[in-house]
Amino acid sequence: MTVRIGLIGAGGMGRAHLARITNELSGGQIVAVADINHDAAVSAAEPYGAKAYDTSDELINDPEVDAVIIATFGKVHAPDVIKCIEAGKYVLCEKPLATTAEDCIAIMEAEQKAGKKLVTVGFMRRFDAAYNEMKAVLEAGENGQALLVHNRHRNPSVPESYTSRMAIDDTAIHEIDTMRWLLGEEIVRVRVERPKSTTHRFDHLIDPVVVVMYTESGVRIDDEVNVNLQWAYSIECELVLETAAVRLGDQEKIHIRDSQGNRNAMCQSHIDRFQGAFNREFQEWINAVARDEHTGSTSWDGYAATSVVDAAVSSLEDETSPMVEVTLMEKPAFYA
Ligand code: INS
Repeated sequence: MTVRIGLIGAGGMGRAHLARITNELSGGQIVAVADINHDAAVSAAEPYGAKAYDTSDELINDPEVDAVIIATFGKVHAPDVIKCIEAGKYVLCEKPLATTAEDCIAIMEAEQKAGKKLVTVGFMRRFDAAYNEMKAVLEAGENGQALLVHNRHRNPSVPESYTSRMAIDDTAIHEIDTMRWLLGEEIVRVRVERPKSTTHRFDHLIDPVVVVMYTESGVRIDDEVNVNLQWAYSIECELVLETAAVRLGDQEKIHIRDSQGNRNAMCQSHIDRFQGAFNREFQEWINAVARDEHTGSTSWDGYAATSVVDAAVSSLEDETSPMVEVTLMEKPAFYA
């Protein structure tokens, strides 16, 4: 079966997904694109012979659309995700699932009413080969328990529209989800520290920040979010076990040896750095939809991540960087 896919949000990320589904993956076909910017919808749809819509409603209700990808801004995700659920269609929604815990709860309620898991949140690092190897080492148990995790989430630059809140809900949210998945437990406390600022930031931005989190069993996680590096897109992670330290490998690129030294090329964006993870995530989603099954992270994962974000943002907004407890509702049996 070919899964007929509609995309809502024709920006850079959405277009990268259209290209990968058409050129690199199998089993999916792009049949419609919706964007409030009419020209953007038309130009994104045209190369694939897909329909262009000005509203997400038209796309979700199109009987020729089997499943939906949402790649709009986080703030507008919730109503579209709920409409997809009500239409009985699988939806892969880019992170964050929604920007408030209330909206995530409304999504979980709609899904439970539908009686079927239809929502996948686009936390693509769960599909990254290196993170999966790291998780396998932890789960093999030969090096004891996890004690600490050190993360570095570095971007070359961010646009002026990027706010301090986005350091948490757009950037650190990747580590928030990946750490929950890697360690298999919830994050219960979080504090955001503000070190000395880089001169390469826009004045309104707090950059870098360090997010410190503790899990239920007491694992301490730190995450340097540093988004005006100038020189690369660089993701690092070191998991400290009792008798081993496991690090992600460096970027999967060539090495150059010359008078400057022996070095490897650096990625410049997440689309490049996580190309393999995105491809695996989307291929697994297409295959699962074709079998009428759910795959990847659930609405509960989206809700849990947003709840950690809320606690982190309240710590960030207080210059004394208090440690803030994460408030989580009881997990519905539906997501067990
Ligand atoms: C992007 C994307 C990237 C992250 C950026 C964020 O939306 O999620 O993976 O590194 O900080 O702005």
